[in-house]
Amino acid sequence: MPAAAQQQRQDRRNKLSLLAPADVSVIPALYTTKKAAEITRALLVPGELTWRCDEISMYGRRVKQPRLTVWVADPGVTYRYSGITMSPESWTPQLVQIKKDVENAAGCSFNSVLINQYRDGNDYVGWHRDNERELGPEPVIGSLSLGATRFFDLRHRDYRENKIPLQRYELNSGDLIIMRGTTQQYWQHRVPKQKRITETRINLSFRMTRP
Ligand SMILES: O=C(O)CCC(=O)C(=O)O
Repeated sequence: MPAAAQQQRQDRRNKLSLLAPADVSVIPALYTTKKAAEITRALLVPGELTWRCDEISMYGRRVKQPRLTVWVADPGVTYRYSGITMSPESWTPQLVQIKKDVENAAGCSFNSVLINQYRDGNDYVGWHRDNERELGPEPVIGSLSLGATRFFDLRHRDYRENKIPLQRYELNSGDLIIMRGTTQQYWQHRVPKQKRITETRINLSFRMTRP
């Protein structure tokens, strides 16, 4: 095959993979509203988890993250992002049970969970991909929502050029969202600010992180 035709074929392949759909499934009500409220309350009992509010670099300045976080993982499994290294907290019996439930729903195992607390609608997480090298090229992320109902948005890395619309999910307490395949290569996600929301939301995003 002539070089030009080969190049054309390769370009088409690249284009197709760039337009890969997000591999996202939502499992509504992994936990009932009542059960999810019980878990939320238990996770927020003072001393149950060691919440941190780290500083990150934003537009060249050090600022406090607009949410609280905890990293719980098997021994030696650290998490590095935005210039932060988080050493693991130990699994509590409650988190072990939630991990089992999420593993059953996702059909795979996890060794770590990043827990985010959005104190109210002013807390958020901006556009990003969970594409740290430790997660591997096609990570499965099992993400459980508890507490306040919030939006969860996805956008393709090249959404402008390809006119790909934003995908918006409204996640209720007890819902599980699972991202797989090449989603973290081509799609960014965020939880935007929703200033009218006064209730707290907790998100547990389970992953398999290579130590
Ligand atoms: O709170 C969420 O639903 C998403 C959290 C998230 O994007 C992350 O931990 O990487």
